[in-house]
Formats: sequence, structure tokens, C-alpha cells
Amino acid sequence: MTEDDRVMTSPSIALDDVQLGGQLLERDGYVLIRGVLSPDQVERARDRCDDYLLADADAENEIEANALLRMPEMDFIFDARVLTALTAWMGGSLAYYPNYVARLNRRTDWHVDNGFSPKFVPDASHVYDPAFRHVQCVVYLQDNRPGPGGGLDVRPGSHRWAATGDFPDDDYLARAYPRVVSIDSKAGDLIVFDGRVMHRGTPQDGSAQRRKYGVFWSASRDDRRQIDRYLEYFAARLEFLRTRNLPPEELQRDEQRHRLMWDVRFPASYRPETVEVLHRHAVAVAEMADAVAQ
Ligand SMILES: O=C(O)CCC(=O)C(=O)O
Repeated sequence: MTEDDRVMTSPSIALDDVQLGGQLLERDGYVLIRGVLSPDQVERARDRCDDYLLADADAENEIEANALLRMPEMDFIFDARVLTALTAWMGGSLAYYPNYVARLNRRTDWHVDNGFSPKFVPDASHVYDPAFRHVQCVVYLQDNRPGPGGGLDVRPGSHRWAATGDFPDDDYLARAYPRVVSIDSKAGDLIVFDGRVMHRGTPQDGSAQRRKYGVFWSASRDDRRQIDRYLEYFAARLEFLRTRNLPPEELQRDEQRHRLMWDVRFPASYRPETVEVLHRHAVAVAEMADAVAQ
């Protein structure tokens, strides 16, 4: 199968189809949840991004966590229905992380997120653990379409490299999981994917009418070892970045974002409404300081 054979479709659920969502997440390594934001919420979130992010339509830029957490337009991250679904999918408990970020023009090629790859994590035993539950969440604020792009491509089932004890080498994964799905997301849908799944930003041919925005956050089960490994990865992230020969502006942007993650504190950095809903749903809120406090 070639890249041109990729399919632009995916099973999707409504936010209250929690049971089906869990089955799809386990089987495919991702799930598409329709309409988590209303069209009006999408426009308000886009307006906020327009105000905050660079006017240059081609540049890459981001809103770091502390700023994002102050924006009521981003409250969908803490929607009670989202917390309920994530808690079920994580096996009955939930932890959130300080890496909230809104991105303009993030464009990635095929990869497994470094935070879950034994290539980048010194102790990766937890990603092979059958009880591993860690997902990345993203809401794109435009439709995903072949050509203009605007969303995410995945290789369904590719999170299973861990179940077979494999090492997620990129070439190996592309061969072992040749089927490519370009997730048919609309603006305001939520995509939840297993941290180990191979994915990329949908390629863009430059014909997009709207700036590309995505709002990203991370969630896992509330488990000390899993939380610590991910925080340790972030603490060591700058070292990883330096070994990847990134252009200086990209390095600086990522360095700044990771430095600022240390300032995300609970409850001080969160809006009072958010603190209340996180308490009500018993969400464990991980902080970078926990990474060094042991
Ligand atoms: O390019 C995108 O939209 C996806 C972002 C992504 O995969 C990443 O930041 O790891």
C-alpha cells in the first residue's frame, strides 16, 4: 500500500458512547469524538488563537500552558464529559499533565511521541506494561481534508508494538502497520490516541483557507510510576532536543515552553471553575516539581 491509498475515514463516537470509545481506543489505538466543541466555541477559540499567535500565516508558534490555562475559551479541556470519558478509558482514574499547548501550524512527519519511545526514555519498562494507559488528546480547530490537511493521520493498531515487546523503530512500524488512516475530523472534534501509536500531522498542500490550529494535552491513569516517567521525560527534554539538530528558533521555542511548564502549579495556575471540576472528578494534577521531589 502506498501513501496515496490512505483512507479518509474513521469510526467515530459521541462523547457519551464511553463503552464503544474504550473498545475503539484499545483496538485501533485512537478514537474520534464528534462535536466536543460547538461551532460557536470553535470560532471563539480560533479568535483567541488569532489574537495571541503570530500574524504570519506560515510560521509555527504556540500558546504555552500558563497562558492557555487562563483562557475561558480553552475550558473544553476540562469539560466534565471529557473527564468522565477519559477516566473510564484510563481504567477508573485520571491524571492530567502540565504540557497543555495550542499550536499554530504544527506539522509533523510519522513518529511515536518521544515520551513513549525507548529511544528517548531511559527507563521505558512502563510502556510495555499491559496496564499502561496514557493518551494524547487533540482538538483541531478546522476540518481535516485531503490536500489542505488540518488534522491527524494514524497507523491503526500500531500501539501494539509494545504488546509484542518490539522496539518502535520508525521504518519497522511503517512496514508492520502499512494501513494509513487520515482521521476524518471536523473542527471541534476531539481525537484521543494512545501515546504509543504512530502518527503524523496530515500533509498539507498549501491550499488551506484557514490557519491550522490544534489544542493538545495529555492524560493517563493515576499511577505514580507512569506519572513519574512522563515528568522525567519532560525534565530531560531539552537534552533530547539538543541531540536532534533542530533549527535554533525551533529549539528556542521548545526550550521556552518546557521551561515554562515548571511554573504550572495546581491550583494557582488554573481558573477557579477548572479547579472545582478537577476536584469533583478526582483528577490527579501532575506538576513538574513532582519530577524532582522524590
Ligand atoms: O502535526 C500535528 O498536527 C500533530 C502533532 C504531533 O504529532 C506532535 O506534536 O507530536
